[in-house]
Formats: sequence, C-alpha cells, structure tokens
Amino acid sequence: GEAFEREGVAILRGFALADDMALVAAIKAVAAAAPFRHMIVPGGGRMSVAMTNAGIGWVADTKGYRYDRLDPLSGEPWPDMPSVFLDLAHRAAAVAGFDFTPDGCLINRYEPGAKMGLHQDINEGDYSAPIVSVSLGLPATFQFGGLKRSDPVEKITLHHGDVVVWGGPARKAFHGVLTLRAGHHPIGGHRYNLTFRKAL
Ligand code: MD3
Ligand code: FE
Repeated sequence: GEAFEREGVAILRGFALADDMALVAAIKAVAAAAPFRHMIVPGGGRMSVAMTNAGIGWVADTKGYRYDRLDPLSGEPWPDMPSVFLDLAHRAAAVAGFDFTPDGCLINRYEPGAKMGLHQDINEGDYSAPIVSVSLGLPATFQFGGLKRSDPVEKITLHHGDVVVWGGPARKAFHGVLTLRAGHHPIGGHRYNLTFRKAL
C-alpha cells in the first residue's frame, strides 16, 4: 500500500470488507428513519456532503456546530447505533490499542462532486478517545495535515472497506476529502464514510 506513517494513525486496509453488505444495509435502515440531508453551516453555505447520524448526532446550522441526541428534522432521537456499527468500531479500535465505545456515528454520503474542506474535529468532549472511520464505495483522496491549518498535507487514498483509527497526536490534526470523482462500485456510484466518535 501507500507509505503513510503518522503517530496515532492506524490504517486497517480492508478491515470492514467482511461486513460491507451488513454495514450498507444498516446505513439504509438509519437513513429510512433519519434521511440524508445537506446541512447548512454558519455563514450560510450548504455542505456538498449529505449526512445523517446514529446515536448522538453531529448537527450544523446557521448558529454553529454541536452534538445533539435529537434529529432537528424530526425532533425525535437519532436512530440507535446498529450493532454491526458498534462491533466493528470496537474491534478496529482494539487493534490500535484502544478500548473504545463510541456514543455516536456521523454517516457521510459523497456523490460525485462532493468534498469536505480541511477542518479539525474539535466539538467532542473527550480527546483521549480516538475517532474510527470506515470507508465504503467509491475511493476518495483524503488529506491529512498537522495541528495548524497551514501545515503541509499528505494525500492518501481510502478504498472500500478501509478502516482508520485516529488517536493520540493525530486526533486534532487538520484533515479533509478532495472532490469525489464519478465511478462505478457494486454498492452504488457514491462513497459512504462512517466516523465513530465519543461525542459527549
Ligand atoms: C482525523 N470525514 O466526518 S474520515 C468528518 O471521509 C470527516 O468523510 C471524512 O472528516 C470523510 O469529520 C474523513 C477520516 C477522519 C475522520 C475524522 C478525523 C480523520 C480524522 C478526526 C480527527 C483526525
Ligand atoms: Fe473530520
């Protein structure tokens, strides 16, 4: 694979392949109750990535970013975290040396043309917990930088089934995703990314 070595980052290539169809079915079940939507961010922009959540949800609106137990579209709690999600996140984190029980999962859906600008994940309560990410569907070019926005970034391709555990000094690093290119994949012409968090 690619030469990408950073303290705090464990790349588990293909770790989710054995569960891919169960994960996609669980994503669709979550989305049936809490549909994917393009959130509006402070400043008024509409995210090109469509999102939903299981467990504690990440929410953006014109007032800011926060974690919330409730889906603002329905006023109801976000769907429970599917057991196939929890089990995979726990097993992946264990490989990297963490005893990790996430309380939330942000589900991102990238259609061709969607991207996510360079940002830090700093709305969570506990930075000693890692973030576990799972990529499904079309490949994406992920950018990983340092603790300052101006630090140089490394590019790394994340493929269907790849799982990454981001802990320690990597936890607060800037990161983003380049514009998704159109393509074909058995699960559909898009990319899903699950990010498991200890939000509260
Ligand atoms: C490194 N998602 O949802 S996953 C996000 O592919 C997010 O959808 C991207 O960044 C995606 O916030 C990237 C890899 C990832 C996720 C969270 C991180 C890397 C991270 C948090 C801290 C450090
Ligand atoms: Fe992020």
